[in-house]
Amino acid sequence: MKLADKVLEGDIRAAAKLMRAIEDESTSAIDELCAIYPHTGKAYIVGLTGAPGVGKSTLINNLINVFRTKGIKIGVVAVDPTSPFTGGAILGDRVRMQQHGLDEDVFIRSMATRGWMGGLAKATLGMLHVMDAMGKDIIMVETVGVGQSEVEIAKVADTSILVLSPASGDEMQMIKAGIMEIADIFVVNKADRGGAENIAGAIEFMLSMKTYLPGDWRPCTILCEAVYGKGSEQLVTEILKHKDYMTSCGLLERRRKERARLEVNEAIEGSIASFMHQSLENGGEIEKLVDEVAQRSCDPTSAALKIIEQFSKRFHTTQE
Ligand SMILES: Nc1nc2c(ncn2[C@@H]2O[C@H](COP(=O)(O)OP(=O)(O)O)[C@@H](O)[C@H]2O)c(=O)[nH]1
Ligand SMILES: [Mg+2]
Repeated sequence: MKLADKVLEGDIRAAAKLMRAIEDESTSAIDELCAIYPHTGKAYIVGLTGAPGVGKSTLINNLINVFRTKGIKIGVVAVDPTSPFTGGAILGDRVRMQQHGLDEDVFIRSMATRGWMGGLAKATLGMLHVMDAMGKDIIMVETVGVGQSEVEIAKVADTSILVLSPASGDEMQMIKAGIMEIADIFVVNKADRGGAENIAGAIEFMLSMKTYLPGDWRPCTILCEAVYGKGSEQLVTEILKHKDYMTSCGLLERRRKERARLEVNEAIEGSIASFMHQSLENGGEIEKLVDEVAQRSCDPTSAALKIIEQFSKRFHTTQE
């Protein structure tokens, strides 16, 4: 039986195996993902973004508990391998899966961040599809919102939550990264510490400068104390409120189309690149140009243009 079929039956080990294949960028993962794709698109994606240490993972642990009391099945993709998760979750790696008494309706997978911009977004989307196919209702994605690829990931979420905390000093970085703009809900965590009200006030001030038309979603700011579980109920209520809003005004459909566009574009880029490499590699054309670049008799951009030119010539000859 194919891995995809097992995933669709809710086989946890198969899901963990497929996720590893996705992370390793193994070619078999592409076929399996194609097979599960028609069965995805049901899960709702919630992104939690914020600087390291603001309390995203702690918040997610709380949110899982609240969602579970409502019978909602949860998936979590943490784009940060150091994120600590507790409770009755099934962690998608071999070691922790051995634990007993686990909640089968919670599946958590951590992912190592890597240097390549496209790779991270692509792998994250792959993980989302697997959890979606497993029948998870809500999938939370934890990202550190500082790099460009993390902003890209944040854009795929149906509801985006920006988590800040007093004295983390990264507010400016968030504004620069454009994360403030895409947040649907603001959380000021560690409200047990001084200064939380100031940050909340600054966010509210920023929001008050914007014009909202009737029917627009106006983000709100929620104070949380994640270590004490405070604020989680309110946060869940707000997430579900935003989910209703997204669904009823047709924005959810638009967001999903954008996600599809991102994936098609990534697939085009990936396919063209591998097609070109396959067709030119045997003739040694790429290798020759790489040598020229290494010896500085050609620059990388000109080399790439020559490769594309050679490819299109060859492509046209085979078409005639
Ligand atoms: N004082 C205080 N500490 C918190 C709160 N929430 C989380 N922390 C602590 O902050 C640290 C980082 O939390 P973590 O959830 O791993 O942050 P992440 O990097 O954003 O995922 C941990 O030691 C938490 O116990 C809070 O509300 N108040
Ligand atoms: Mg974390």
